[in-house]
Amino acid sequence: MIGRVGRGLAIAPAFVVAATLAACSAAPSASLSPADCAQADANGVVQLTAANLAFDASCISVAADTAFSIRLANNDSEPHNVAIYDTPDKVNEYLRGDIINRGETWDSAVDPLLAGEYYFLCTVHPVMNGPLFVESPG
Ligand SMILES: [Cu+2]
Repeated sequence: MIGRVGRGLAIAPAFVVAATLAACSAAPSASLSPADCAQADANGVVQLTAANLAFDASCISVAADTAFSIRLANNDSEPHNVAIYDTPDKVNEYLRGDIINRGETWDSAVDPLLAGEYYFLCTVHPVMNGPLFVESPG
């Protein structure tokens, strides 16, 4: 009886190792690169469109210490806006746009931001969100 228990314990560590390896082999979630984000055009305007309860960009990338503006176009039956915070906890607010309806467009200037990663979302539908990368020139 004692011998069988001992053999069982010896097997356990091998099982733990196998489970750990399986976890590590899981596909990582897709990471966002600033190059894939909505960016300011030559006039410093970042274009965003809302449709089907989603923004057409999963992230925004702008230059640090540089004023820019966001132009939100609503092509959805739902009302939307865009707001910028430092984190999803919304401690510091940098922009809170007007809520607009289908067919409306809303522009707002954003003061220059220090380099770092911020957070944008629609305050009506917080599931519509993404990172705002503010990058110093390379
Ligand atoms: Cu919304």
